[in-house]
Amino acid sequence: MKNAYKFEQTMRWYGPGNDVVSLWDIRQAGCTGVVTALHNIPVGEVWTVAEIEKRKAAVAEAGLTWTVIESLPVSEDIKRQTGNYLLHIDNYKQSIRNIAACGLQVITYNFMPILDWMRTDVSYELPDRSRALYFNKKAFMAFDLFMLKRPNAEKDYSEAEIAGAKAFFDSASQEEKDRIFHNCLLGLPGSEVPFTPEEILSALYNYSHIDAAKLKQHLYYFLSEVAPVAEACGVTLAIHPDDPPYPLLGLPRIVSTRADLEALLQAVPVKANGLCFCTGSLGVRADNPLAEMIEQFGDRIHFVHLRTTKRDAEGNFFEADHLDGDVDMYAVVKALSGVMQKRQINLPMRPDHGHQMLDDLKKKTYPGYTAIGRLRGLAELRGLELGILRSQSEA
Ligand code: DNO
Repeated sequence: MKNAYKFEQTMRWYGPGNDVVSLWDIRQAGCTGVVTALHNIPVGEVWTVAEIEKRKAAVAEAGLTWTVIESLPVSEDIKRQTGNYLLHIDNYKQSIRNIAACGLQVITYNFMPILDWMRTDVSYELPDRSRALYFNKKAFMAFDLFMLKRPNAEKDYSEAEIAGAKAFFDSASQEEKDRIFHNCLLGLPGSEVPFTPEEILSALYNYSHIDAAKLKQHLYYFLSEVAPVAEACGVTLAIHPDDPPYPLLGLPRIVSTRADLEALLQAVPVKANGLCFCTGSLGVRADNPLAEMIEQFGDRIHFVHLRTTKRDAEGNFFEADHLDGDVDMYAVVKALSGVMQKRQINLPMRPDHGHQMLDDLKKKTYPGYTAIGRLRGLAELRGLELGILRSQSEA
């Protein structure tokens, strides 16, 4: 027990001036590490040593370590292999080298076209009056079909689904429609500026010739270029799964299932090509056996997001309390703990998202990134981990 390997506890921080949750709040929650990114540097450009060092120093001032970069974003050009993609890949490599030169070791990124995560409600009231992120399928379909009016959207849904979405749309108040519209256009972490419908429609048009097979080729090409550079300088890359883990707005999603993860790890078989194991994203699918996947991919997991959702038969889900959703968190933490003992490392982990609760309700935070809600999640998770380790050492 004394020498057991444990999660390095971290929280995401959006950076100086951007986050009402301070570094000291994060430290008081029990964290030793911080997960942050240079959101000010345009996607595709190089992260310079000077900029990285500046952020590193800001984090160190609160007695914390910048443990994980989330995210070093991948440009749309790289995902589509258009325009400046070769330059952007070169820049990505240079950023990796600069990150390594500053002593950082883990880089998270995703390969979701255009959008990152997607929710229809970022302030969904639960019975205890805390607020959570929510994905309502009918609301999303209503957004797609009747608000955004994506060309050919109806081809992606059954007749019954379209009728359900129409009924939802017709009975929603204008205020509700406006809120759904706004929430669906959010989706970019670190940005307060939602997309405009015109921007989304033209971005979607640019993907009309890219299906899942093609997007996979682009991801594997990108990895074959950047993973060896990371490997050579002692940095690991941790891809974040799709959230939610299925196609949206006709866009392919290729990091959603066990088979997807298997294929991308095999495509470039070096340790640096690894995973950010996000139980909240992967756990939305009932066919992702999380604990088994942790055992299977354990050697290539470099970062962990612990979160859970609760889904219903219609495909809606909300973000539940960390120990009270569809994810078997006991089995997940036990499997991850096994990976850490085997590899003899402390894996960085962050409690992903949290409810807006208590004093959080009076503050404006990034959706999901409250102080007290995440503190609650983290406290429960570290208790769970301690219990698992202790009972194992006593057995
Ligand atoms: C949502 C986050 C994601 C994640 C990116 C990683 O809250 O987990 O936005 O940071 O997908 O690139």
